[in-house]
Amino acid sequence: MKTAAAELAILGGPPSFAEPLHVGRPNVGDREAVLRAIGEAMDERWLSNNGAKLLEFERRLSEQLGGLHCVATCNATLGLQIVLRALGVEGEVVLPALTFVATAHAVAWERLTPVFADVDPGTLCMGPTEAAARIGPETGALLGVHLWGRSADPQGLERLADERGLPLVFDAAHALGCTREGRPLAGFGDAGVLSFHATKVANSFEGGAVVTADAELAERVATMRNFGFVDEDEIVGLGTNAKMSEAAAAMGLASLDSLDEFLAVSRRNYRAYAEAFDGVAGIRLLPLEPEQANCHHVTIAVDPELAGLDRDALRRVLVAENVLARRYFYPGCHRVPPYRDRPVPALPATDAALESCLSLPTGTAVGSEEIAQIGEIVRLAVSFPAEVRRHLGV
Ligand code: T4K
Repeated sequence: MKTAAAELAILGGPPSFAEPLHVGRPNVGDREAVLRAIGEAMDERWLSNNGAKLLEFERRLSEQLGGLHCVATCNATLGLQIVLRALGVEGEVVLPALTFVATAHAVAWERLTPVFADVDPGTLCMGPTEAAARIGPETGALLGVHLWGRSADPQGLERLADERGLPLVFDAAHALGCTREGRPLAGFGDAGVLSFHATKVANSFEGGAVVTADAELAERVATMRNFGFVDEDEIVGLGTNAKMSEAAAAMGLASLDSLDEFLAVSRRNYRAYAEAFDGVAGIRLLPLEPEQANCHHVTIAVDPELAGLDRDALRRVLVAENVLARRYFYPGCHRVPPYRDRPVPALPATDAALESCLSLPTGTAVGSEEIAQIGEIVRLAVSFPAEVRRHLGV
C-alpha cells in the first residue's frame, strides 16, 4: 500500500500492480461445466439454431426474470435492432446521448434517426422530463438506457410513452440483476434488451437477450432472429441472423449458475470502494442501492475544484499504477460520427458527466485489497495535486 506521494508511479515510484486491472475483466463461472456443455453440443453435433443449450438458457433466464419471455441473440446490438423493427418503429427515436455508442448505432443501422436527449443529473439516465423535451411530430419511439445498471425512472417513461402513444424500449445491457420495486429492470416498457458480452456481469462470450411480457412480440423477435423462418421452408417476413450459438449458451448457462456469486462480489466491491473513497476530497462514488443494483459498474465523479485534479489527470495517475480506469462513455454519442454534425440542443447534465466520470475495475478479478490500494492512490493524488499536475504538465 502506498503511503507517500513520492511513491506514486506518476512521480517515479513502481506501479502498484504488476498486471493491469481492467474495468471489463470477464466473470468466469464453472469452467468445467462450460467445457462439458460445449463437449455435449459437439457430441450431439448440434451447434446452433434452437439447440438444447439455447432453449435451456432462455428458460433459465426467464426464470431469473420472473417469467418474462426471453429471446436470446448473438449480442445486444442486434437485439435492439430487431426489437425496434419488430415494433414497426419509424422516424425518430429519442434516446440519451450518454450511453455506449451501440445504442445509437442500433437505431441508425435501422435507418431510424437518433434524437439525443439529456439525462437526469441525479440518475444519469434519460427520464421522462428529458425525453419529453425531445419528442416531436416525427418521434416513433423512446429508447431509455439503464446506464451502469442505474434506474432510468422506468415507470415515468412508461407513463410518458402511454400518453404519447409511443413504443418504449429499454437498453438494459447493463441491467441484469437490477430491480425496481421488486421487478427486474429489463422488464419495463414494451421490451428490454440485455447484453451478455464478456464485460457484463454475466456473459456468454458474446450475447444478448430481448426480454418482454408480450408473448406475440417475443415470437416476432424470435422469428426475425432466424431469417424470418417459422418452419422448415416457411418464411413469414424479413429476418436476419442474430442467433446465439450453443457454445455461447453453454457459457451463458454457467454464468447464470454463478450469477448470485457474481452479484455478491460486485456488491461487496462497491461497498469496499465506498469505504476507500470515504472523505476523499472531490471524489464522489455514484450512489447505488446495492439491494436493487447489480453494482457491476463502479463509477466515480471527479470534482476538479475540490480534488485539485480533473478526471483525466486522475485517470493518468491510475493508469500509471496499472489501474486501467475508463472514461465511459466519452466523448458522448452526440460528439462522434455519424452523429456529431447534426444539431443537438445543450445537454448540460450529459456533458458534465462525460467530463467528470471515471469507471473503475470491479468484478471477480478484483478484491478488497486491490480496492483499498486504489483508494489510497486516489487519496494520495488528491492530497498532493500540485505535484501531480506539475509532473503531468497540466
Ligand atoms: N448498450 C450499452 C449501454 C452497452 O454498454 C453495450 C455494450 C451495448 C448496448 C451493446 O451490447 P453488445 O452488442 O456488445 O452485447 C465494451 C464491450 O465491447 C461492449 O459490449 C460494452 N457495452 C462496453 C461497455 O464495453 P469497449 O470498447 O469498452 O471494449 P474493450 O475491448 O475496450 O474492453 C473493455 C475492457 O474490458 C478493457 O479494459 C479490456 C477488458 N476485457 C475485455 C474483453 C472483451 C477483458 O479483460 N477481457 C475481455 O474478454 O466495449
